[in-house]
Amino acid sequence: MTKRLLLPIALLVAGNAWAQTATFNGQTIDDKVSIGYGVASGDVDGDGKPDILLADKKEIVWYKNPGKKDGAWTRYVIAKDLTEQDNVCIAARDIDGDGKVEVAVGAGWNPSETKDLKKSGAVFYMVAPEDRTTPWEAVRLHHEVTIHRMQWVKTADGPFQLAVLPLHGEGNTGGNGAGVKLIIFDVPENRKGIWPYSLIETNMHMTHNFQPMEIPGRMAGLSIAGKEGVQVFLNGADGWAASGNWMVPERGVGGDPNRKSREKAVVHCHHRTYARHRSGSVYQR
Ligand SMILES: [Ca+2]
Ligand SMILES: [Ca+2]
Repeated sequence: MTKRLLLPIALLVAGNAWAQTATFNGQTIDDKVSIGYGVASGDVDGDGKPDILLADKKEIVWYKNPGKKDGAWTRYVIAKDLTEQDNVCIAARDIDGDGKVEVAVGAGWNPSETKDLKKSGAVFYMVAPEDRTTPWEAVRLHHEVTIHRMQWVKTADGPFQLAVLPLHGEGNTGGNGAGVKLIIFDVPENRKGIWPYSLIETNMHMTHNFQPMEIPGRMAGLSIAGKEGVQVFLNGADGWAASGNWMVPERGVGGDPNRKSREKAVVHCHHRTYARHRSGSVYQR
């Protein structure tokens, strides 16, 4: 083997070694979290440093970035006891460019109740007070049953929308029945007023999660993961709709973490079980 060949191989081996070296150090910032269903990050107080926001069981809180190593992350309560049931999700993003995030939350977590809107699901926009370390005002928005995930999405032509995804369609049993309806809210000028919304038929079930896909000036999309796989939804001339383009076809994605082993997330669907290892490999059992 010539020297010319040896050098690239040496670099390749070294590159692999670097790629596997973790560079993060864990730090506990709160050891009294009840459940912590939803977490987000963003600059809450506008000091230029990203903070952490948490939708815990009964409280919505944020932790102020101390800006120095080993400094304490001070915890502030945004809201408590929004609904009888648990909080479940939170979205935080600066949608008006003032350097501070806007916050929406989902509550009323009751996944087994798919019929009664009063007992399942809730969506709130949180109005920030002048001093963001004091409690915020909750504005209740439209909801469907089993509200589960939410994200702020930047549309191709500029304005932000709030996308909210339930886990089940209305009246579903065992992940069967009507498709899950994605809720898309427009942000009104008066955020304490009426939030217009549209319901987008996904024809999907057990929609465990979704992720915005944005190309500024070109496209706003979402990938939605559920029992049927992962499908791309696009915001076209007629609004949001399923694209029919599946990133993962015919294979359930999402599901409950395997609590005995955090190496794996396991989903049960179509009478088969899949396990996803951290390496990204998918195994069928
Ligand atoms: Ca901050
Ligand atoms: Ca803002």
